[in-house]
Amino acid sequence: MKLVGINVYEVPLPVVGRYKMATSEMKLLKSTIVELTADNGLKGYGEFCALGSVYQPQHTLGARAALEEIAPALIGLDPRNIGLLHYKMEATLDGSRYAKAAVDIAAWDIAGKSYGRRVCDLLGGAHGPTVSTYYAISVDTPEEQARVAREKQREGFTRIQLKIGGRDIEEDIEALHRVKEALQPGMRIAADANRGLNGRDTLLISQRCRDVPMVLEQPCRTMDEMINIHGRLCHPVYLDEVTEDVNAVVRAIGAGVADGFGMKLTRVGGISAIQTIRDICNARGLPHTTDDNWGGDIIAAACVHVGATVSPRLFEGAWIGEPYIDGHYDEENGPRIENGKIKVPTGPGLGIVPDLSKFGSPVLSFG
Ligand code: 0XW
Ligand code: MG
Repeated sequence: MKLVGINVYEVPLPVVGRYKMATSEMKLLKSTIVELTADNGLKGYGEFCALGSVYQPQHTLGARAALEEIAPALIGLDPRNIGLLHYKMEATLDGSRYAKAAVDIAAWDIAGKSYGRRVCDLLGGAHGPTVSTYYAISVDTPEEQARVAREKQREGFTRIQLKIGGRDIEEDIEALHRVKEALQPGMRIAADANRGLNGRDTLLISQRCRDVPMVLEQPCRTMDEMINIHGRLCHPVYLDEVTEDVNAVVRAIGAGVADGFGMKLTRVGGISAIQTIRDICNARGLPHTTDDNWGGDIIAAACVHVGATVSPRLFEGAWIGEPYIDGHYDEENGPRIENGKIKVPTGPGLGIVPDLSKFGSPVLSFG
C-alpha cells in the first residue's frame, strides 16, 4: 500500500451556545481535516482544530503551512507504517505537532480500515463499549456555573470542569463554593484556568477553597510557575497546555509537579504520542483525560478510541466538542454524549464515514 494523495480541508465550526475560558471566548473555529488516500483507494482521516491563536504556541495557519512542508515527503510511503511516517515527518520539519497529529490520526484510521480493526483494538483493546466524558462549564456568574453543574449532574455526567480565571479571584472562589454546595456526592470537579492565573492567585484560591474536593487544572502559564507553587497547594494539580509533547510529560512527572493530566491528542502529536503517554501514566498511576482542543467527529472519535483503552482506574474522560457543534461529519456514527457517556464507534479504523460534501473543496492537495 502506498500513499498517492493528501488533501486538506477547512471546516468552519460556529460555536453553538457559549464557550468562555479565562483567556478567550470562542465564537467560530476553523477545523482542518487531513485526508490520506492510498493506491488501493482506502482513505484515512485526521483532524486538528486550534482554539484560536492565543491558546497555545500553535495555530491554524501555521499548522497548514507545516502540512505544506511535510505532505510531499510522505507521498509513496505505506501509511500503515506509522513509525516511518513520523520518522519522515521529523526529518522534514521540527515541531508543528498539530499538523503531524492530523497525519498520524489519519494513518491510524487507514491502518484500521486496512486490517479490518478499530483503532482502539489496534491500541490494545477497549475496556468497554462506552467511555465517560465530562462537561466544561464556561466562565460565568457563580450562580450560573452552579446551576449548570447541577443540571449536568442530573444529565448523568460524573465529572465537570469548571472554567475559572480571567476575573476577580473572589468570583472564582465564590463559584467553586457554590458549585460544591450545588452538587450531590459522586461528581468529580476540575477547576481549569487554562493558564489564566498567576502563582499568587492560584495559591490564594487553593487555600480559600481547601474545603472544595477538586483538582486544579493548569492554573499557571508555565511549567516553572507550577514547579514553584506545586508543593504549597492544597489540591492535586493536573497539567494540560504546558505538556506540549511526550518529553514535557516526562519532565513534569520527574519534577513531581503533575498529579494527572488534561491530555490532548493533537497537542502532543497524535494517537501514537498519546499511546506512549497513556502507558507512562499507567506505570505511574497518573489519571488523565483524552481530549482535544475542539473539532468534529474525526478528532472526537480519535479521543474516544484512545480513551477506551485507558485503565478505568485512571481515566478522567474524553471531552468532545459535540454539544457546541451543529451537526456531524457522519450523522450515523459521529460520537454523541448520552447520560455522560459516549459509545465507542464500531466500524474499522476510527469508524467515521465522513460526508465529504460537508468539507467543500480541498484548501491544499498533494500527490
Ligand atoms: C475542555 N477542553 C478539553 C476543551 C477546550 O479546548 C479546553 C480544554 C481544556 O481542558 O482546557
Ligand atoms: Mg484543560
